[in-house]
Amino acid sequence: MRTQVAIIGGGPSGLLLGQLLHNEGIDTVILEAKTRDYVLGRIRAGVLEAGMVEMLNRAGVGARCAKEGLVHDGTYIAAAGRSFRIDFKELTGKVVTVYGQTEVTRDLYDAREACGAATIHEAEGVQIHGADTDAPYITYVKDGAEQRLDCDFIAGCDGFHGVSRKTIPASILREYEKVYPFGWLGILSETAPVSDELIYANNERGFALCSMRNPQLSRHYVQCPLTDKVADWSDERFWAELKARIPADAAARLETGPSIEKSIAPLRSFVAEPMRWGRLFLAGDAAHIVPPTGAKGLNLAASDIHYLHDALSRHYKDKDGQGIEEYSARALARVWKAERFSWWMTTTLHRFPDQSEFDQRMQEAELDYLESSRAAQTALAENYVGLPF
Ligand code: FAS
Ligand code: PHB
Repeated sequence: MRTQVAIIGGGPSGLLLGQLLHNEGIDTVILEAKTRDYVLGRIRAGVLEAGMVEMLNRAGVGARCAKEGLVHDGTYIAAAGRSFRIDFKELTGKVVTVYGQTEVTRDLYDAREACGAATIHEAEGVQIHGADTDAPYITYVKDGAEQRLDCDFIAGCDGFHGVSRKTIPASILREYEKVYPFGWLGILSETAPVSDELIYANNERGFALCSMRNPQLSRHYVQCPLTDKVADWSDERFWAELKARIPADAAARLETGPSIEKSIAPLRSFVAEPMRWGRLFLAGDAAHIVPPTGAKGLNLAASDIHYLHDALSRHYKDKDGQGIEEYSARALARVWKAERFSWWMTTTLHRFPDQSEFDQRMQEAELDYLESSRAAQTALAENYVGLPF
């Protein structure tokens, strides 16, 4: 089999790239290790930057997000028993949209199936060959039979644990990582959100976040030790801990109910450079990971795909290789700024097990400055709504 662009990974990155390229008549094949239902069963991101919404519209899949997404003009920050609001719209003129990654992925899958572009699910043992030559190809196993896919380019959209990044020789690949000494325990519950906008809470018991998916579906998180297991957290324990960490008025009106999903995610900052090797490109979680505190993970995938789509489109339409040459540097420039913001939000809002009294005072001063300074609030707002692509 042959295609122009082979895409490894049928998550948001791979599907968005596939749709944008298909819409320009560029042929793609997506190789996905799991089933469609498995991919759609993962509960992940919830907040879309303006740039991501624009990408969905450009791909022709933004209609449901426009109809069902919740536009948020700002967010609440709670600390030391008080809370204050950061007004994104007033400070930056931009807003964010609350629309779950699951729905983004569903919309992209529906569009891909509607246009008949090839997606091969349960593709096992994917291996990349000749990425540093002009004739790259991929081998994989489908239904027990070895297959080969010849292509012009390979987009590694296969997430943190995928094969693409590991294909780049160790002599070329540079990795940067910071692992945080705690995780996030997240639950999904068919209960009304506690607030009209998100609440990020810094509390002496640990970080908490009150988010949502729609007016009847809430998504909440509490910081937990890395040693914790989901089985350690009954619903009752979770709700009691969340109430203890959020402002009293929010705790008083918090609607509790059975969790329909419960999981613990570790937090890390990670960047792999370069994001291109020969005819192999890395995009999304395959190249970088951010702690979810800044709501950047999914949104960074969107800017990578913006740059990669531009590069491949210019190659095929204008025989212009400049975008390909510049892809890694362009993508990394935005990646590192999102890494900084996500690290800053995580450092400012979480309680670190080994933090000193001085560290604690620095957090309090940071939050006090944020509450009292328009400049500090503008800095948070412009990063949260998304820096320009
Ligand atoms: P993905 O990991 O989504 O997709 C990669 C795809 O490649 C998967 O479908 C996988 O099955 C497939 N794959 C992997 N290896 C393969 C192989 N060898 N062959 C073929 N296919 C292969 N971001 C936020 O903004 N906010 C959040 O709250 C948030 N919460 C998260 C919670 C968790 C537990 C995780 C893991 C991530 C979270 N993220 C969050 C980040 C997340 O949303 C990612 O940024 C987003 O999924 C990135 O999309 P992709 O790059 O497509 O990677
Ligand atoms: C979510 O709704 O899942 C969510 C929102 C904001 C974050 C992280 C997760 O920073």
